[in-house]
Amino acid sequence: NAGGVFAAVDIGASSGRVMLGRVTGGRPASGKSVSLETVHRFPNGLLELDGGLHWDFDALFDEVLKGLAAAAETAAASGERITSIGIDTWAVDYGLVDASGALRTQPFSYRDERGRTAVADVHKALDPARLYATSGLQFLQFNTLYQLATERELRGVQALLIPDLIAFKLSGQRRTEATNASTTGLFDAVAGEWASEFFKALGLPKNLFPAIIQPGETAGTLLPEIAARTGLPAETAVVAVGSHDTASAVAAVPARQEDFAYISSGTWSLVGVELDSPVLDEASRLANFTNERGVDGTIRYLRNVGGLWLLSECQRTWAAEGHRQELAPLLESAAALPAGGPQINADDPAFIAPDNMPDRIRSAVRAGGAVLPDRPAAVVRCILDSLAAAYARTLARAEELSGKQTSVIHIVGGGSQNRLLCQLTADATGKTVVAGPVEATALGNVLVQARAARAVTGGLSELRALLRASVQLESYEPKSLQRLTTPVVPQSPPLDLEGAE
Ligand code: ADP
Ligand code: LRH
Repeated sequence: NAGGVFAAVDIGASSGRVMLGRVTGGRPASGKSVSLETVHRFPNGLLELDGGLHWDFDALFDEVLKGLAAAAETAAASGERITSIGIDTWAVDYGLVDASGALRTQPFSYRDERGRTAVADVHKALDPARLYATSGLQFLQFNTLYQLATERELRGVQALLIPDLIAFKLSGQRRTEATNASTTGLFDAVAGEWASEFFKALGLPKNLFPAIIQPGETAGTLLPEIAARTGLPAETAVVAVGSHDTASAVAAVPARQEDFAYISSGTWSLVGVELDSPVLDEASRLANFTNERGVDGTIRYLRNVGGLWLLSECQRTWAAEGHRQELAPLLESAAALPAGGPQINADDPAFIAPDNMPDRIRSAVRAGGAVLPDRPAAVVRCILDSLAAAYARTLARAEELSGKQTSVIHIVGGGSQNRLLCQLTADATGKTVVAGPVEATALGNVLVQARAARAVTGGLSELRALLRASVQLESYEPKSLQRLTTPVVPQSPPLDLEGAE
């Protein structure tokens, strides 16, 4: 049982991919390696429907099927057999399916405003302190429970989180994967089960979500029509992985020692540490840190920081205005600007919604009493300086609140390719930054499948050792001179807790 081939479906807010993950090598985990081959890539983005922001799930599912067909073809061409499929996507959002399995509407996006409108009502029924003491979830206006509170009718339907919805359409089996369940606000962080008292208090049907499944457990096998459409054998398993993309990404942080911090850098930056047990005290709640569930029952103690959404939204605006907006020249001109320019609070919920991002950034700078030159390079530099500053204060706070000291920061995900941001992060934190892998999420997805198939063994530290043997990483050391000349960033307030009190 030396290795295996696995298909990873990994969909982020900006793009999706289907990858073949191969585990090869000798018996001891240390002698093995893992590699990825992209067989299909597709864009993802918001869909405006009747004035609401949605995801085009039908289109995404079509892309998943295309990707699985490409995976089947690629594997067959080299005489390989795909053991299983694992699925991960962004968290929080869900589709409502009826008894026949039909979707009621295309799923809403967390960037829609509807969640925010329900916060006050939810908090009337469940005090934020009580919510936090059980769920350990940071307050975000789009957490699943606020979105659910806006639904007009929940009888006769089940809520399936996006990766679970894909697994259901592939296998016909309904489950809720545990790491993603922990982002709903309806999950008990200590018990690792649904918080049934919350369903009661909010008047939600108690079986609204299917039963919990753990990463590594098998949900089912392919439906005959899916097998026929993709060319995969019907016995191909659909295996639960860390279906919350951030859970898979953190599982694949190639850390050597325990004392690491991570930044999962994509549309969002998820900034924090890995713990054995949740921190549920009042200080942690007020600092708005989350205790999301990781692979193997670990806790992802982190905060959402604005992320590269700020940058990609600016690029979208500039493209619509006919300006040059490719990433490489933008980053190059931003790197040429001096340190110490204006900053914004990258955590501000005012940046969650789409459109007019450069203008919103400029007015935030103005509100802080500074002026941002009307040039894309200056806007890009402002975003990256602000993100680095947010990372530094978030990590300092994570260490303080959890008691876990860290000596190195691992940046994984698409943003790990942003050399300027990696260097600015090293400078702002005074810590070594290790960047990569870019596809950590897909790697975490594959390794959990590989372990379920017994192609690899061990806990997260063994999986991480295998990763280190397989991927190229890049290190950034803090430039102390730059650090000394960078102005002290004012401590920004925690993520807007408006309505949370
Ligand atoms: P998500 O999973 O949220 O869709 P990704 O992990 O795919 O996000 O990261 C996407 C981000 O990575 C982009 O918004 C972009 O800023 C950054 N990125 C992608 N490619 C590069 C690159 N070659 N250089 C620098 N940054 C990059
Ligand atoms: C990142 C992510 C993040 C969630 C957000 C909704 O893709 O899953 O962890 O908070 O999307």
